[in-house]
Amino acid sequence: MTEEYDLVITNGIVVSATQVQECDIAIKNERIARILPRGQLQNAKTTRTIDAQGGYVTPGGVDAHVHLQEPPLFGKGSTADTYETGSRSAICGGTTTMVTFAPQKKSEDTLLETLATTHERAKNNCYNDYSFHLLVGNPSARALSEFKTLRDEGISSLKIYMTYEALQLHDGQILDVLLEARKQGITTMIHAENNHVINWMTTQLEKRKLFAPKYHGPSHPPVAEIEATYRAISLSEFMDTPILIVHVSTPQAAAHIKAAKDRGLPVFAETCPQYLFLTKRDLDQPGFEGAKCVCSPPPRSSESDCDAIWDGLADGTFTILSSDHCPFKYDDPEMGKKSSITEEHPVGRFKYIPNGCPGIETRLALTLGAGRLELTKFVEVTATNPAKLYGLYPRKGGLVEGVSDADLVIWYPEGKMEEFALKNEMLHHDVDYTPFEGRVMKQWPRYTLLRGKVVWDRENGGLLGEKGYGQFVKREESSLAKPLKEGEWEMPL
Ligand code: DUC
Ligand code: ZN
Ligand code: ZN
Repeated sequence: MTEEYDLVITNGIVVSATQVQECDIAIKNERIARILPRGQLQNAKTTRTIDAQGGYVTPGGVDAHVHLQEPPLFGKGSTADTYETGSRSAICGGTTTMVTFAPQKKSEDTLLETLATTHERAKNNCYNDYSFHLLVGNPSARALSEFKTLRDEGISSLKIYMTYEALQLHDGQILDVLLEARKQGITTMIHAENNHVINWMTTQLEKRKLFAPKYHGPSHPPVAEIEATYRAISLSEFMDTPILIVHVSTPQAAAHIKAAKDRGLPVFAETCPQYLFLTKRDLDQPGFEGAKCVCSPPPRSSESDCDAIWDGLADGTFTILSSDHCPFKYDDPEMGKKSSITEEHPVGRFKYIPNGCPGIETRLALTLGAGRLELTKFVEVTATNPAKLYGLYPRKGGLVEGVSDADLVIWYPEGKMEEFALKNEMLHHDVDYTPFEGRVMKQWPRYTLLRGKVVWDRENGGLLGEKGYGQFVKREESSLAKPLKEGEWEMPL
C-alpha cells in the first residue's frame, strides 16, 4: 500500500548544513517522512501540497539566545515581550524553536524554583517550540547541587555573567559553576565583559558630562570584551569544560576564540545580527534615538568590524548566530529605554538605558538576504549548530528522515518577492521599534511550518499558528561541546 502523507512540499531547493539539492519533502505525523529527488513525490497521496516554486526550503530556525518576560537585570527596565508575543514574532520570521532564559536573581538561592516559574510563564503561551537556559545569578551550594536535577529536567546549558551588578559572578564563582557544569554535562554560556573597565569608563564619561546614548559605546570599550573573553577561555581551559562565549562583537575577541579553537579547546562562540549590521553610527543618532541600538556589547566602530564578524561566521570561529532578542520598548518612561530620561538629563543617561534590542523576527531574513554566507553555512549557524550545541539535534535543526520534526521555512524563489524597506509595524513583537528600521529586505519566509503545521503563510493570512501549539522540548547533552578528557576533573598538583 502506498504511504499517505499529511503534506508534501514540491519543487523546493532543499538546503541543509551540508547540501543544497532539488528535492521534494513528505511530512507525516509532525515529522519529515521522506526527502526525495524532485518529482519523485509527484503522485504521492497527500492531504495537502505546497509548491515551493523553486524557493529554498531550510530547517526552521533555532534561536538559542532569547530574553522574554525578564525582570530588570540589564539596567532599569523589564523586557517588553511576553512568551506569547515573542514566540509569535519568532514564527513569523521563521524561527520554530527558541531557547530563552530562566533568570535566577542574586537574592534567590535555588534554580529549580526559577525553572518552575519560567515553565509557568511559557506554558500554553508559545507559538513555537522552546526550551530554557538557566541564568545563574547566585551559584549557592544549593543551586550548584541542583545542576543534576536540571539535566534530568532536560536543561543542558546555563548562562553566567562577568558583568552587571545584578548578575556578575567573580572568578571563583565562575570556577564553581564550571566544575559542576562539567560533572553534569552542562554547557556554560558566558557574557564576557570586564565590569571594572565598564564602570571606570562610565565614571570618566560622566565626569565629563557625557550622558547621551552614544556614550554607551565608549563606556564598553573593546578591551572590556577582549580581556574578559581571554579570561573566560583561560578558566574553561583550566577546568577542561566547554564554554560558549555569547554575543561576540570585536575582531580581537574573535581572534582569541579562533586561537583557542585551533588549539583544540572546547570553546564555542556566538554572534548576533547587531554585530553584522550595526555600527557606532547607529548609536550616534539625533536626540535619544541612539538608545534604540543600546545593547551590550555595543555595536562597534565601523564596517570593517562587521566584516571581521562576517568572516568569523564563514570560517567557523562562530558556531552559532542568535538574535539576543532582548526587547525594551523605546517610548516607555517606566520600563523602556526612556526610563533613563529625567529633567536633569533630557537625552537620558546612557548608564541607565536598558541594554538590549529586539531581533527574533528579523534574524533569519536579514542574514539570508545579505547574501554573504554560503547557503549551507546559513543553515548551519542559524539552525543546525544551535540544535547540536544545545542538545536538540536531530529532532530540531536538521532534515533527517523519520527523525526530525517537520520544522521548515520555505523562502521566496528568485524574483517572486518584491524587496521592501523594513518597518516596525510589519513585525509581530510587542516592541515599538526595530533597530533595523528602513533596511531593504531581499528575503522573508513565505511559509513557516512547525511540526508539519503551516503557522505562517505570508500571502494567505500571515500568522496562522496558535498560541499554545508550541511545546517545551527536553534537551540532551550537547553533541558538539565536550571536555577534552573524560572522567572527573583532575586537580593539577
Ligand atoms: N546580555 C545579553 O545577553 N542580553 C541582553 C543584555 C546583555 O548584556
Ligand atoms: Zn549577555
Ligand atoms: Zn542576551
